[in-house]
Amino acid sequence: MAVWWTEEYPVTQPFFRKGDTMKVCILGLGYIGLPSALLFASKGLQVHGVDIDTELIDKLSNQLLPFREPGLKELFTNVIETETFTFSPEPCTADAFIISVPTPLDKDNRANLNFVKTAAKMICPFLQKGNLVVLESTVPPKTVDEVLTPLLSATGLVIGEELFIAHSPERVIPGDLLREMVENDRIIGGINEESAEKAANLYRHFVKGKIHLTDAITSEMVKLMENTYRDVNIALANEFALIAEKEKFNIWEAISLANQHPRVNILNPGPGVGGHCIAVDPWFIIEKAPDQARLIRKARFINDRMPYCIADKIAKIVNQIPDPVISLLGLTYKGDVDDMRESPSLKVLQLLKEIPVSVKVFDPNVDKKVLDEQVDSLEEVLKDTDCCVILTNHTLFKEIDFKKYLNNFRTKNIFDTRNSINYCGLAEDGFTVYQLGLS
Ligand code: SAJ
Repeated sequence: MAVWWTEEYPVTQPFFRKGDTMKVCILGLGYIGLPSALLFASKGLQVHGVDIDTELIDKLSNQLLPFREPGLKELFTNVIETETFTFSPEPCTADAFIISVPTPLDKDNRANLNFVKTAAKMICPFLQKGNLVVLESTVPPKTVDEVLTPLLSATGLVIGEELFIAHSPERVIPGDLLREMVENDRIIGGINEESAEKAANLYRHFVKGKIHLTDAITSEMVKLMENTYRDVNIALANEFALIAEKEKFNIWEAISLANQHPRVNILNPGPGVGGHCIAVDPWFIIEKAPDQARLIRKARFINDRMPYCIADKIAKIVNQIPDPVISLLGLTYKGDVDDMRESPSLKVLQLLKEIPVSVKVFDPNVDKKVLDEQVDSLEEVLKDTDCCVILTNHTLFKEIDFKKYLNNFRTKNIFDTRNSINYCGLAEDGFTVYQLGLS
């Protein structure tokens, strides 16, 4: 039970040693750890980033960032100049430690907490009286109480009196990460009130949104519930789209009209749910409460089926064409990011290869050649195509003037799984346009 819940935590006392520069050690320099480290460092805190990936450390030493995100490069450059950010594979002593490491799914859809455990063991030799440890990773409920706290007890420090522990989930959207990190409300779940307050005072250095204090299990569950809410609602939109295909109405118009209702906000159907969060986090609830989490499990199943529905529809579109060539547009899990983790595009590609048909893929946001089927330009991907499939809603794809590429097409089929392109004039130019959610 959350006993010290406050609407907004008013930060009144300075953090730890007055006058000294506060030191923060952040474990995991990925999508969340690195931007957090840079934000703390930009506020004058002395930050040491730790990552076991030595290639990543080398990259940072050469002033290269491991991923793209608006504003990140500028922030990195500024922080490097101020010399408030160091990084290495080893932790160091600090006032506060933040664990921001991945929590992937195992093969049996259970949370793999090995990175969290390793990080906790790594910091133990450096922990001192008065330190704070915050877990930012998304974890199943009770991870702080049952996994992290017992590991940190090995220090011999009195938990909650000499060593303070909290969970504070990241809740930011890739593509607008830095703004959301600063402006979003922040949830902080402490193992006791003092731990939560200490963590609040730490994050207040850059968080402008409200800071809400609660206990650790509530904080862990809030994060999982948010992403599960989105997964279930995307599943509902996807289910509506499949019903629309069967019953023959336009799902996009129907959603838009339903959303005129003041209390309805149906999300968008699509080729499936990707990314490292929404497709993963609901499983952390299912793992703990398999008998209760029935709707959650069903939603996962519906969303995971979507790439199969898309591949099936593509196969039907090119059914009559000998040796068809399919052009897939978009490899990342959503528009305008460079992240391919759990991307439905990869599943669609794999399924098409099994048919088999000839497939080419283009994504302007993926610099490296990661797949044999990948080509470098729109021109190339559309060459001799029998069906162009829009899988990711990148801005560049929304703006394609297909008229310019008329001669590239062998058969003028376009399949838009995201309702994202400009349909104006396409029929007049001889294109047959298919959409998800339209028969
Ligand atoms: N998607 C749809 N239809 C929609 C919305 C999304 O098919 O209407 C698909 C996207 O194409 C993508 C996937 O869902 O494949 C997830 O995209 P997203 O933009 O919904 O979410 P993420 O994974 O980029 O970020 C989410 C966010 N959570 C919520 O919005 C509740 C973010 O705030 C979290 O911090 C992040 O997960 C995380 O790290 O947990």
